[in-house]
Amino acid sequence: MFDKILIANRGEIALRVHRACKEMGISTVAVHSQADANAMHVRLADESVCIGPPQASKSYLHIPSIIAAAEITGAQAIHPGYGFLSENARFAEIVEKHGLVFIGPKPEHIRLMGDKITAKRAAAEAGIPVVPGSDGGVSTDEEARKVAKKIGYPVLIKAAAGGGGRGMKVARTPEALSEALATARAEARAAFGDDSVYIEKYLERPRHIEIQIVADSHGNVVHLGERDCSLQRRHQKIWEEAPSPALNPEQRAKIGETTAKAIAKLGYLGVGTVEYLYEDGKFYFIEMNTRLQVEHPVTEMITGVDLVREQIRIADGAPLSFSQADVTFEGCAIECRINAENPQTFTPSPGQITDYHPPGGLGVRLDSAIYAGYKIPPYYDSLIGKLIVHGRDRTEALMRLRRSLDEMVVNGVDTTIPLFQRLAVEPEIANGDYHIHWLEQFLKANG
Ligand code: MV4
Repeated sequence: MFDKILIANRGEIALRVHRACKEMGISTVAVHSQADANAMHVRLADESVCIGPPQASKSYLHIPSIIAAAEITGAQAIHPGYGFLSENARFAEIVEKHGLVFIGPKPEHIRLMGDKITAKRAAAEAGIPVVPGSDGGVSTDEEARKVAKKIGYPVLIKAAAGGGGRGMKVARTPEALSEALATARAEARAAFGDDSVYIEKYLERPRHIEIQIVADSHGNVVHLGERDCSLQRRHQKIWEEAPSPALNPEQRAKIGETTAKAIAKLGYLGVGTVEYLYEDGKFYFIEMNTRLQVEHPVTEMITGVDLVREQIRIADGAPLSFSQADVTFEGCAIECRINAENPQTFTPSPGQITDYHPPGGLGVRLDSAIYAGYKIPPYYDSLIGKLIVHGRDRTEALMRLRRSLDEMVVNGVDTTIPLFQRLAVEPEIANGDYHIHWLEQFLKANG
Protein backbone atom coordinates (compact mmCIF):
# COMPACT_ATOMS: atom_id res chain seq x y z
CA MET A 1 0.00 0.00 0.00
CA PHE A 2 1.14 3.58 -0.61
CA ASP A 3 3.01 5.38 2.17
CA LYS A 4 2.24 8.85 0.86
CA ILE A 5 -0.41 10.29 -1.49
CA LEU A 6 -0.40 13.76 -3.03
CA ILE A 7 -3.86 15.31 -3.24
CA ALA A 8 -3.99 17.44 -6.38
CA ASN A 9 -7.05 19.44 -5.44
CA ARG A 10 -8.46 21.89 -2.89
CA GLY A 11 -11.50 22.59 -0.76
CA GLU A 12 -13.88 19.95 0.55
CA ILE A 13 -12.74 17.18 -1.82
CA ALA A 14 -9.11 17.60 -0.77
CA LEU A 15 -10.25 17.17 2.84
CA ARG A 16 -12.36 14.16 1.82
CA VAL A 17 -9.37 12.41 0.25
CA HIS A 18 -7.17 13.36 3.21
CA ARG A 19 -9.65 11.70 5.59
CA ALA A 20 -9.64 8.42 3.65
CA CYS A 21 -5.83 8.43 3.54
CA LYS A 22 -5.50 9.00 7.29
CA GLU A 23 -7.92 6.17 8.05
CA MET A 24 -5.72 3.92 5.90
CA GLY A 25 -2.51 5.03 7.62
CA ILE A 26 -1.30 6.90 4.54
CA SER A 27 0.58 10.22 4.79
CA THR A 28 -0.81 13.10 2.80
CA VAL A 29 0.73 15.88 0.77
CA ALA A 30 -1.46 18.92 0.15
CA VAL A 31 -0.70 21.21 -2.77
CA HIS A 32 -2.07 24.72 -2.67
CA SER A 33 -2.01 28.04 -4.45
CA GLN A 34 -0.88 31.18 -2.64
CA ALA A 35 -4.58 31.98 -2.11
CA ASP A 36 -5.13 28.70 -0.21
CA ALA A 37 -2.19 28.90 2.20
CA ASN A 38 -4.63 28.89 5.15
CA ALA A 39 -7.02 26.30 3.73
CA MET A 40 -8.15 23.43 5.93
CA HIS A 41 -6.65 20.70 3.73
CA VAL A 42 -3.27 22.43 4.05
CA ARG A 43 -3.62 22.72 7.83
CA LEU A 44 -4.48 19.03 8.24
CA ALA A 45 -2.14 17.43 5.67
CA ASP A 46 1.12 15.90 6.87
CA GLU A 47 3.03 18.05 4.35
CA SER A 48 2.13 20.87 2.01
CA VAL A 49 3.67 22.47 -1.06
CA CYS A 50 2.76 25.85 -2.53
CA ILE A 51 2.51 25.22 -6.27
CA GLY A 52 1.80 28.69 -7.59
CA PRO A 53 -0.26 31.88 -7.68
CA PRO A 54 -4.05 31.92 -7.20
CA GLN A 55 -4.98 31.40 -10.88
CA ALA A 56 -5.91 27.71 -11.36
CA SER A 57 -4.01 27.63 -14.68
CA LYS A 58 -0.83 28.49 -12.79
CA SER A 59 -1.47 26.20 -9.80
CA TYR A 60 -4.05 23.40 -9.63
CA LEU A 61 -3.95 22.93 -13.41
CA HIS A 62 -0.19 23.39 -13.72
CA ILE A 63 1.07 19.83 -14.31
CA PRO A 64 4.86 20.46 -13.89
CA SER A 65 4.33 21.99 -10.43
CA ILE A 66 2.18 19.09 -9.29
CA ILE A 67 4.63 16.48 -10.55
CA ALA A 68 7.52 18.39 -8.92
CA ALA A 69 5.63 18.53 -5.61
CA ALA A 70 5.16 14.74 -5.73
CA GLU A 71 8.84 14.19 -6.49
CA ILE A 72 10.24 16.47 -3.78
CA THR A 73 7.92 14.98 -1.14
CA GLY A 74 8.34 11.37 -2.24
CA ALA A 75 4.64 10.76 -2.81
CA GLN A 76 4.00 7.46 -4.63
CA ALA A 77 0.53 8.32 -5.94
CA ILE A 78 -1.61 11.30 -6.88
CA HIS A 79 -5.35 11.61 -6.24
CA PRO A 80 -6.90 14.22 -8.59
CA GLY A 81 -10.25 14.64 -6.83
CA TYR A 82 -12.88 16.03 -9.21
CA GLY A 83 -12.68 18.94 -11.66
CA PHE A 84 -9.21 20.38 -12.37
CA LEU A 85 -7.05 17.56 -13.86
CA SER A 86 -9.27 14.65 -12.77
CA GLU A 87 -10.37 13.81 -16.34
CA ASN A 88 -7.21 14.93 -18.13
CA ALA A 89 -5.79 11.87 -19.89
CA ARG A 90 -2.49 13.63 -20.63
CA PHE A 91 -2.03 14.35 -16.90
CA ALA A 92 -2.69 10.69 -16.06
CA GLU A 93 -0.09 9.63 -18.65
CA ILE A 94 2.50 12.11 -17.38
CA VAL A 95 1.95 10.92 -13.79
CA GLU A 96 2.52 7.31 -14.86
CA LYS A 97 5.57 8.29 -16.99
CA HIS A 98 7.15 9.75 -13.84
CA GLY A 99 6.77 6.43 -12.05
CA LEU A 100 3.87 7.68 -9.95
CA VAL A 101 0.41 6.09 -9.68
CA PHE A 102 -2.58 8.05 -10.95
CA ILE A 103 -5.50 7.19 -8.66
CA GLY A 104 -8.13 6.93 -11.36
CA PRO A 105 -9.05 5.13 -14.59
CA LYS A 106 -6.64 4.27 -17.38
CA PRO A 107 -5.83 7.23 -19.67
CA GLU A 108 -7.40 5.35 -22.61
CA HIS A 109 -10.78 5.30 -20.86
CA ILE A 110 -10.52 8.92 -19.77
CA ARG A 111 -9.90 9.83 -23.44
CA LEU A 112 -12.61 7.46 -24.74
CA MET A 113 -15.29 8.95 -22.49
CA GLY A 114 -14.04 12.50 -22.92
CA ASP A 115 -15.14 12.46 -26.56
CA LYS A 116 -18.93 12.20 -26.36
CA ILE A 117 -19.16 10.55 -29.79
CA THR A 118 -16.69 7.75 -29.00
CA ALA A 119 -18.25 7.45 -25.53
CA LYS A 120 -21.72 6.90 -26.98
CA ARG A 121 -20.44 4.39 -29.54
CA ALA A 122 -18.56 2.42 -26.86
CA ALA A 123 -21.62 2.44 -24.60
CA ALA A 124 -23.93 1.20 -27.38
CA GLU A 125 -21.48 -1.53 -28.41
CA ALA A 126 -21.28 -2.66 -24.77
CA GLY A 127 -25.07 -3.04 -24.59
CA ILE A 128 -26.07 0.21 -22.92
CA PRO A 129 -29.29 1.87 -24.22
CA VAL A 130 -28.54 5.20 -25.91
CA VAL A 131 -30.62 8.12 -27.18
CA PRO A 132 -31.70 7.65 -30.84
CA GLY A 133 -29.61 9.87 -33.11
CA SER A 134 -26.78 10.13 -35.62
CA ASP A 135 -24.24 7.34 -36.00
CA GLY A 136 -21.29 9.39 -34.81
CA GLY A 137 -20.78 13.01 -35.85
CA VAL A 138 -22.67 14.85 -38.59
CA SER A 139 -20.50 16.76 -41.07
CA THR A 140 -23.06 18.40 -43.40
CA ASP A 141 -26.45 20.07 -43.00
CA GLU A 142 -27.86 17.53 -45.46
CA GLU A 143 -26.72 14.64 -43.30
CA ALA A 144 -28.18 16.36 -40.24
CA ARG A 145 -31.52 16.87 -42.00
CA LYS A 146 -31.72 13.17 -42.87
CA VAL A 147 -31.02 12.12 -39.27
CA ALA A 148 -33.51 14.64 -37.87
CA LYS A 149 -36.19 13.46 -40.32
CA LYS A 150 -35.58 9.88 -39.29
CA ILE A 151 -35.66 10.40 -35.48
CA GLY A 152 -38.22 13.21 -35.54
CA TYR A 153 -38.13 16.75 -34.12
CA PRO A 154 -37.24 18.22 -31.70
CA VAL A 155 -33.58 17.25 -31.96
CA LEU A 156 -30.60 18.23 -29.84
CA ILE A 157 -27.24 19.11 -31.38
CA LYS A 158 -24.33 18.30 -29.07
CA ALA A 159 -20.60 19.01 -29.23
CA ALA A 160 -18.36 15.91 -29.26
CA ALA A 161 -15.86 17.77 -27.07
CA GLY A 162 -18.65 19.16 -24.86
CA GLY A 163 -20.34 17.53 -21.93
CA GLY A 164 -21.97 18.84 -18.80
CA GLY A 165 -24.40 20.83 -20.94
CA ARG A 166 -21.80 22.85 -22.82
CA GLY A 167 -22.31 23.27 -26.57
CA MET A 168 -25.91 22.03 -26.85
CA LYS A 169 -28.56 23.49 -29.17
CA VAL A 170 -32.21 22.42 -29.61
CA ALA A 171 -33.84 22.51 -33.09
CA ARG A 172 -37.62 22.11 -33.10
CA THR A 173 -38.25 22.42 -36.87
CA PRO A 174 -36.34 21.71 -40.13
CA GLU A 175 -36.15 25.45 -40.72
CA ALA A 176 -34.37 25.96 -37.40
CA LEU A 177 -31.90 23.11 -37.96
CA SER A 178 -29.27 24.82 -40.13
CA GLU A 179 -28.95 27.84 -37.86
CA ALA A 180 -28.80 25.63 -34.76
CA LEU A 181 -26.06 23.53 -36.38
CA ALA A 182 -24.02 26.60 -37.33
CA THR A 183 -24.38 28.06 -33.83
CA ALA A 184 -23.49 24.79 -32.13
CA ARG A 185 -20.39 24.34 -34.32
CA ALA A 186 -19.24 27.92 -33.75
CA GLU A 187 -19.69 27.62 -29.96
CA ALA A 188 -17.91 24.25 -29.91
CA ARG A 189 -15.02 25.62 -31.96
CA ALA A 190 -14.69 28.62 -29.64
CA ALA A 191 -15.04 26.65 -26.40
CA PHE A 192 -13.21 23.41 -27.24
CA GLY A 193 -11.27 24.01 -30.45
CA ASP A 194 -13.26 21.17 -31.99
CA ASP A 195 -16.50 21.76 -33.93
CA SER A 196 -17.52 18.09 -34.25
CA VAL A 197 -21.20 17.72 -33.40
CA TYR A 198 -23.72 14.89 -33.22
CA ILE A 199 -27.50 14.81 -33.14
CA GLU A 200 -29.96 13.13 -30.76
CA LYS A 201 -33.70 13.00 -30.28
CA TYR A 202 -34.41 15.75 -27.70
CA LEU A 203 -36.07 14.38 -24.56
CA GLU A 204 -38.31 17.15 -23.22
CA ARG A 205 -38.77 16.34 -19.52
CA PRO A 206 -36.46 13.54 -18.46
CA ARG A 207 -34.88 12.88 -15.09
CA HIS A 208 -31.12 12.77 -14.80
CA ILE A 209 -30.21 9.46 -13.17
CA GLU A 210 -26.64 8.19 -12.85
CA ILE A 211 -25.23 4.79 -11.87
CA GLN A 212 -22.15 4.51 -9.64
CA ILE A 213 -19.67 1.87 -10.77
CA VAL A 214 -16.57 0.49 -9.00
CA ALA A 215 -14.15 -1.77 -10.92
CA ASP A 216 -10.88 -3.35 -9.75
CA SER A 217 -7.96 -4.90 -11.66
CA HIS A 218 -9.17 -8.44 -10.91
CA GLY A 219 -12.25 -8.30 -13.16
CA ASN A 220 -14.66 -7.33 -10.39
CA VAL A 221 -17.21 -4.68 -11.40
CA VAL A 222 -19.94 -3.68 -8.95
CA HIS A 223 -22.71 -1.10 -9.22
CA LEU A 224 -23.68 0.89 -6.15
CA GLY A 225 -27.13 1.92 -7.29
CA GLU A 226 -28.27 5.22 -8.69
CA ARG A 227 -28.33 8.91 -7.83
CA ASP A 228 -31.11 11.21 -9.04
CA CYS A 229 -29.48 14.50 -10.04
CA SER A 230 -32.44 16.12 -11.81
CA LEU A 231 -32.47 19.30 -9.73
CA GLN A 232 -29.99 21.41 -11.63
CA ARG A 233 -29.48 25.09 -12.37
CA ARG A 234 -27.55 25.94 -15.57
CA HIS A 235 -26.26 22.35 -15.64
CA GLN A 236 -24.96 22.64 -12.09
CA LYS A 237 -26.41 19.90 -9.91
CA ILE A 238 -27.55 21.42 -6.61
CA TRP A 239 -29.63 18.59 -5.02
CA GLU A 240 -28.86 14.90 -5.45
CA GLU A 241 -30.50 11.94 -3.82
CA ALA A 242 -30.28 8.17 -3.61
CA PRO A 243 -32.34 6.18 -4.32
CA SER A 244 -34.25 8.01 -7.07
CA PRO A 245 -37.89 8.58 -6.07
CA ALA A 246 -38.80 7.52 -9.63
CA LEU A 247 -37.37 3.98 -9.68
CA ASN A 248 -38.61 0.69 -8.25
CA PRO A 249 -36.25 -2.13 -7.13
CA GLU A 250 -36.66 -4.08 -10.41
CA GLN A 251 -35.72 -1.04 -12.53
CA ARG A 252 -32.80 -0.32 -10.21
CA ALA A 253 -31.45 -3.85 -10.48
CA LYS A 254 -31.89 -3.96 -14.25
CA ILE A 255 -30.15 -0.69 -15.12
CA GLY A 256 -27.47 -1.39 -12.50
CA GLU A 257 -26.69 -4.83 -13.90
CA THR A 258 -26.78 -3.64 -17.52
CA THR A 259 -24.34 -0.87 -16.65
CA ALA A 260 -21.97 -3.07 -14.63
CA LYS A 261 -21.83 -5.72 -17.39
CA ALA A 262 -21.08 -3.07 -20.01
CA ILE A 263 -18.34 -1.46 -17.95
CA ALA A 264 -16.79 -4.88 -17.38
CA LYS A 265 -16.66 -5.44 -21.17
CA LEU A 266 -14.66 -2.20 -21.49
CA GLY A 267 -12.04 -3.41 -19.01
CA TYR A 268 -12.62 -0.22 -17.01
CA LEU A 269 -10.60 0.43 -13.84
CA GLY A 270 -11.59 2.54 -10.85
CA VAL A 271 -14.75 4.39 -9.96
CA GLY A 272 -16.96 5.81 -12.68
CA THR A 273 -20.43 7.19 -13.16
CA VAL A 274 -22.67 6.41 -16.11
CA GLU A 275 -25.17 9.21 -16.73
CA TYR A 276 -28.64 8.45 -18.09
CA LEU A 277 -31.74 10.38 -18.97
CA TYR A 278 -34.88 8.62 -17.73
CA GLU A 279 -38.22 9.29 -19.41
CA ASP A 280 -41.42 7.23 -19.71
CA GLY A 281 -39.83 4.25 -17.99
CA LYS A 282 -36.81 4.10 -20.32
CA PHE A 283 -33.10 4.86 -19.75
CA TYR A 284 -30.91 6.58 -22.32
CA PHE A 285 -27.12 6.86 -21.93
CA ILE A 286 -25.77 10.37 -22.33
CA GLU A 287 -22.27 10.44 -20.82
CA MET A 288 -19.77 8.63 -18.60
CA ASN A 289 -17.72 10.47 -15.99
CA THR A 290 -14.33 8.90 -15.30
CA ARG A 291 -13.82 10.57 -11.94
CA LEU A 292 -15.14 10.59 -8.38
CA GLN A 293 -18.21 12.85 -8.46
CA VAL A 294 -19.12 15.73 -6.20
CA GLU A 295 -22.26 13.87 -5.18
CA HIS A 296 -20.57 10.56 -4.25
CA PRO A 297 -21.51 10.94 -0.53
CA VAL A 298 -25.19 10.11 -1.12
CA THR A 299 -24.12 6.70 -2.42
CA GLU A 300 -21.74 6.26 0.52
CA MET A 301 -24.55 7.05 2.99
CA ILE A 302 -26.94 4.36 1.67
CA THR A 303 -24.35 1.64 0.95
CA GLY A 304 -21.72 2.25 3.65
CA VAL A 305 -18.99 2.04 0.98
CA ASP A 306 -16.10 4.51 1.28
CA LEU A 307 -15.54 5.28 -2.41
CA VAL A 308 -12.23 7.08 -1.91
CA ARG A 309 -10.87 4.13 0.08
CA GLU A 310 -11.91 1.84 -2.79
CA GLN A 311 -10.20 4.13 -5.32
CA ILE A 312 -6.94 3.95 -3.36
CA ARG A 313 -7.17 0.17 -2.92
CA ILE A 314 -7.88 -0.32 -6.64
CA ALA A 315 -4.94 1.93 -7.61
CA ASP A 316 -2.75 -0.24 -5.39
CA GLY A 317 -3.88 -3.38 -7.24
CA ALA A 318 -6.05 -4.69 -4.42
CA PRO A 319 -9.43 -6.34 -5.08
CA LEU A 320 -12.69 -4.62 -4.14
CA SER A 321 -13.59 -4.90 -0.46
CA PHE A 322 -17.00 -6.31 -1.39
CA SER A 323 -18.98 -8.20 -4.02
CA GLN A 324 -22.27 -7.24 -5.67
CA ALA A 325 -24.04 -9.60 -3.30
CA ASP A 326 -22.59 -7.71 -0.34
CA VAL A 327 -24.07 -4.38 -1.49
CA THR A 328 -27.27 -3.32 0.24
CA PHE A 329 -29.15 -0.04 -0.03
CA GLU A 330 -30.31 1.27 3.34
CA GLY A 331 -32.71 4.18 3.54
CA CYS A 332 -32.46 7.46 1.65
CA ALA A 333 -29.76 10.14 1.39
CA ILE A 334 -30.09 13.68 0.08
CA GLU A 335 -27.23 16.08 -0.69
CA CYS A 336 -27.49 19.85 -1.05
CA ARG A 337 -24.53 21.70 -2.55
CA ILE A 338 -24.31 24.90 -0.51
CA ASN A 339 -22.56 27.75 -2.31
CA ALA A 340 -21.28 31.12 -1.14
CA GLU A 341 -23.73 32.87 -3.45
CA ASN A 342 -26.71 35.16 -3.18
CA PRO A 343 -29.72 32.80 -2.93
CA GLN A 344 -31.78 34.89 -5.38
CA THR A 345 -29.25 36.14 -7.94
CA PHE A 346 -26.62 33.39 -7.45
CA THR A 347 -23.93 36.06 -7.53
CA PRO A 348 -20.75 34.64 -5.94
CA SER A 349 -20.14 35.98 -2.43
CA PRO A 350 -16.50 35.42 -1.46
CA GLY A 351 -15.28 36.90 1.82
CA GLN A 352 -14.54 36.15 5.46
CA ILE A 353 -16.72 33.81 7.47
CA THR A 354 -17.39 35.47 10.82
CA ASP A 355 -19.52 32.76 12.48
CA TYR A 356 -19.85 29.09 11.58
CA HIS A 357 -21.95 26.35 13.14
CA PRO A 358 -22.27 23.08 11.18
CA PRO A 359 -25.39 20.98 11.82
CA GLY A 360 -24.91 17.56 13.39
CA GLY A 361 -26.70 14.63 14.90
CA LEU A 362 -27.72 11.20 13.68
CA GLY A 363 -27.66 10.91 9.86
CA VAL A 364 -26.14 14.37 9.24
CA ARG A 365 -22.85 14.83 7.35
CA LEU A 366 -21.32 18.10 6.22
CA ASP A 367 -18.44 17.77 3.77
CA SER A 368 -16.86 21.20 3.96
CA ALA A 369 -13.47 22.82 4.45
CA ILE A 370 -14.61 26.15 5.84
CA TYR A 371 -14.10 27.40 9.42
CA ALA A 372 -14.87 30.55 11.42
CA GLY A 373 -12.40 33.18 10.24
CA TYR A 374 -11.74 31.45 6.90
CA LYS A 375 -11.62 33.74 3.88
CA ILE A 376 -13.40 32.25 0.88
CA PRO A 377 -11.18 33.21 -2.10
CA PRO A 378 -12.77 34.61 -5.28
CA TYR A 379 -10.63 32.51 -7.65
CA TYR A 380 -12.40 29.16 -7.56
CA ASP A 381 -15.91 27.70 -7.53
CA SER A 382 -18.23 28.93 -4.81
CA LEU A 383 -18.95 25.58 -3.15
CA ILE A 384 -18.60 25.92 0.62
CA GLY A 385 -20.02 22.61 1.67
CA LYS A 386 -22.21 19.66 0.85
CA LEU A 387 -24.90 18.94 3.41
CA ILE A 388 -25.77 15.26 3.22
CA VAL A 389 -28.54 13.77 5.36
CA HIS A 390 -29.61 10.15 5.71
CA GLY A 391 -32.92 8.77 6.90
CA ARG A 392 -34.59 5.37 7.10
CA ASP A 393 -36.87 6.64 4.34
CA ARG A 394 -37.28 9.78 2.24
CA THR A 395 -39.74 11.34 4.66
CA GLU A 396 -37.25 11.09 7.51
CA ALA A 397 -34.39 12.31 5.29
CA LEU A 398 -36.43 15.38 4.28
CA MET A 399 -37.34 16.10 7.91
CA ARG A 400 -33.67 15.82 8.90
CA LEU A 401 -32.67 18.05 5.97
CA ARG A 402 -35.07 20.79 7.05
CA ARG A 403 -33.82 20.62 10.65
CA SER A 404 -30.16 20.68 9.55
CA LEU A 405 -30.63 23.65 7.23
CA ASP A 406 -32.36 25.59 10.01
CA GLU A 407 -29.51 24.78 12.40
CA MET A 408 -26.67 25.69 10.06
CA VAL A 409 -24.94 29.05 10.63
CA VAL A 410 -22.57 30.62 8.09
CA ASN A 411 -22.27 34.38 8.67
CA GLY A 412 -20.13 36.91 6.79
CA VAL A 413 -21.02 35.77 3.28
CA ASP A 414 -24.24 35.09 1.37
CA THR A 415 -25.14 31.40 1.03
CA THR A 416 -27.76 29.41 -0.85
CA ILE A 417 -29.08 27.86 2.39
CA PRO A 418 -32.38 29.82 2.04
CA LEU A 419 -32.91 28.28 -1.41
CA PHE A 420 -32.69 24.79 0.05
CA GLN A 421 -34.98 25.75 2.94
CA ARG A 422 -37.58 26.67 0.28
CA LEU A 423 -37.03 23.52 -1.77
CA ALA A 424 -37.18 21.24 1.28
CA VAL A 425 -40.80 22.31 1.92
CA GLU A 426 -41.99 22.33 -1.73
CA PRO A 427 -44.81 19.79 -2.29
CA GLU A 428 -43.43 18.64 -5.67
CA ILE A 429 -40.04 18.05 -4.09
CA ALA A 430 -41.62 16.30 -1.15
CA ASN A 431 -43.38 13.88 -3.49
CA GLY A 432 -40.32 13.49 -5.71
CA ASP A 433 -42.21 14.62 -8.79
CA TYR A 434 -39.60 16.71 -10.62
CA HIS A 435 -37.51 16.62 -13.82
CA ILE A 436 -34.38 18.32 -15.16
CA HIS A 437 -36.13 21.62 -15.94
CA TRP A 438 -38.19 21.79 -12.74
CA LEU A 439 -35.75 23.97 -10.77
CA GLU A 440 -35.29 26.63 -13.45
CA GLN A 441 -39.06 26.76 -13.95
CA PHE A 442 -39.52 27.08 -10.17
CA LEU A 443 -36.96 29.90 -9.92
CA LYS A 444 -38.48 31.67 -12.92
CA ALA A 445 -41.96 31.49 -11.38
CA ASN A 446 -40.98 32.23 -7.77
CA GLY A 447 -37.79 34.36 -8.02
C1 MV4 B 1 -29.94 15.64 -23.33
C2 MV4 B 1 -31.16 16.16 -22.84
C3 MV4 B 1 -32.33 15.89 -23.56
N1 MV4 B 1 -32.28 15.14 -24.67
N2 MV4 B 1 -29.93 14.88 -24.44
C4 MV4 B 1 -27.15 17.94 -20.24
C5 MV4 B 1 -25.65 17.90 -20.10
C6 MV4 B 1 -25.30 16.52 -20.42
N3 MV4 B 1 -25.31 15.75 -19.19
C7 MV4 B 1 -26.37 16.06 -21.37
N4 MV4 B 1 -27.52 16.82 -21.01
C8 MV4 B 1 -28.73 16.60 -21.57
N5 MV4 B 1 -28.77 15.85 -22.69
C9 MV4 B 1 -31.09 14.64 -25.10
N6 MV4 B 1 -31.05 13.88 -26.20
C10 MV4 B 1 -31.12 16.91 -21.65
C11 MV4 B 1 -29.92 17.11 -21.02
C12 MV4 B 1 -29.93 17.83 -19.75
C13 MV4 B 1 -30.31 19.16 -19.71
C14 MV4 B 1 -30.59 19.84 -20.88
C15 MV4 B 1 -30.98 21.14 -20.79
C16 MV4 B 1 -31.10 21.77 -19.57
C17 MV4 B 1 -30.79 21.12 -18.42
C18 MV4 B 1 -30.37 19.81 -18.46
C19 MV4 B 1 -30.05 19.11 -17.30
C20 MV4 B 1 -29.67 17.79 -17.37
C21 MV4 B 1 -29.62 17.14 -18.61
